[in-house]
Amino acid sequence: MRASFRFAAVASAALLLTLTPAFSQETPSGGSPREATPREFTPRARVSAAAKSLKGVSMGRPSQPGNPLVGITVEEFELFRIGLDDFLEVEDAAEGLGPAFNGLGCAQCHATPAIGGISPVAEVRTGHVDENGHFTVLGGDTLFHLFSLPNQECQPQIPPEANVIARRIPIPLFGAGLIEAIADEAIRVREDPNDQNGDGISGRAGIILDVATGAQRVGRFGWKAQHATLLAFGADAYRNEMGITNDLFRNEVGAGIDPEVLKLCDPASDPEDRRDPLTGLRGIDAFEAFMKFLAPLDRGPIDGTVVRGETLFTATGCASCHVPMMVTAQSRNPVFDRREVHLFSDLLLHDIATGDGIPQGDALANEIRTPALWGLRHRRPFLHDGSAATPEQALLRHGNEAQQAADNYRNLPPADKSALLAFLNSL
Ligand code: HEC
Ligand code: HEC
Ligand SMILES: [Ca+2]
Ligand SMILES: [Ca+2]
Ligand SMILES: [Ca+2]
Repeated sequence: MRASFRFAAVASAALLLTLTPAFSQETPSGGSPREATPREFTPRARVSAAAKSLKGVSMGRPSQPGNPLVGITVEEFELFRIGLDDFLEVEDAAEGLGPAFNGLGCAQCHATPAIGGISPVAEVRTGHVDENGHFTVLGGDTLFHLFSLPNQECQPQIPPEANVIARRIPIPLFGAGLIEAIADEAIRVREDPNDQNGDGISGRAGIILDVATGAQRVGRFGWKAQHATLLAFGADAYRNEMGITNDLFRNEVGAGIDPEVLKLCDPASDPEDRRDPLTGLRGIDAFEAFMKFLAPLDRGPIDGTVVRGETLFTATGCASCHVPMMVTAQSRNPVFDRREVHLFSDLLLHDIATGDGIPQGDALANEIRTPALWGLRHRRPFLHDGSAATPEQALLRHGNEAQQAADNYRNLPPADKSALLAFLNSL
């Protein structure tokens, strides 16, 4: 992170709060925004003024996509804002970008409907599977980068032995801090790996080693539930998406690139993510803060049809995996303390016959972690590879563990089908 950029960033706090509708238009119901007088025109005063009015947003008014969680402290808001700046930053080779990379900054792929969301970018994973189903990683990793620095001497090349090529689209980050705050046990109580209750569903937790803490944890982030914490995921993304090595992922990677050649393409010494002299934060700390305090998206309008659709969602069996609500663990931070999280996911791994053939973390080749459905109306396409254009196309692809639920949907009368879809479109 560049110090010069940081100075600009601090100065731009006031600008951000003045110009971004999300931060300026919403005011406590009935009241008018407390305008900062010219004498109060320091970033600090503006931040606290805005933080106060943001709290007002909670009073029954919908918040804008991209807002921080309601009720965070002024200090937390400051961290969120610094994190947002780093999340928006565009990196270059001098800062460690590459040699091979998928993007220049987090926000390139996490951008709509607000920063933290998604984009239609799809990444490539590849490998070889033999006739016995045994998977072999080719070229050091399954992730093959899309781009490389000029003059492209480190452009990854998919090896001829590859017979699995999978694509994955981004996952929105709204509400990620609440998902992080759910206890491992709260996820594990729904495990039923051998389907002992005979409902055809055999979800299991993805148990991974969290590089941030060294602990065995229940993964809940990523299509393969490959990470448990936002610090670890952000650090993984910084190295794997952008090629910026950091305290948690210290070595350059470039699948399909000769390690000797990789060295020649990489002038910057590792780790490349340094502490910011002004804030004392590493890039990975800033990303963590931004994602942790990013609020979930609000529900759309709820009418009689939507309410009926939600009943059908449960009745057809969708809610067995897309669990409507989980509760966060006890926390000393009131924002995360025993909060309802309306995510519509069990965060478990399932095989619903859409798998991408890539084993990763604890997930088998064809297991995918149930995606949260909150904020669904704000995004498309659907499924891990973006191969479904509509929620209905996505659900009609459900097989194996979700076969029964999909068949139940197929057997609904047309009016019920549209009610269920109306419900999905209200998320
Ligand atoms: C080139 C596009 C791209 C860039 C750049 C990118 N991401 Fe992502 N992000 C993705 C994709 C694709 C996934 C799903 C990956 C998977 O599970 O295999 C994802 C998933 C995530 C998740 C998991 C969310 C969840 O709820 O499961 C987090 C957290 C995340 N990204 C953070 C970041 C951060 C922080 C950065 C910047 C350091 C970043 N991403 C940069 C494409 C990108
Ligand atoms: C056995 C668990 C299970 C059941 C039951 C289930 N789903 Fe899913 N659902 C998943 C998994 C896993 C995925 C991700 C598949 C992928 O990306 O390849 C998914 C994906 C989706 C998606 C796409 C979400 C996105 O972000 O791309 C929608 C929409 C969806 N399911 C709706 C439904 C509906 C509606 C029902 C009931 C008819 C249902 N699901 C039943 C596990 C389940
Ligand atoms: Ca690098
Ligand atoms: Ca079961
Ligand atoms: Ca380097």
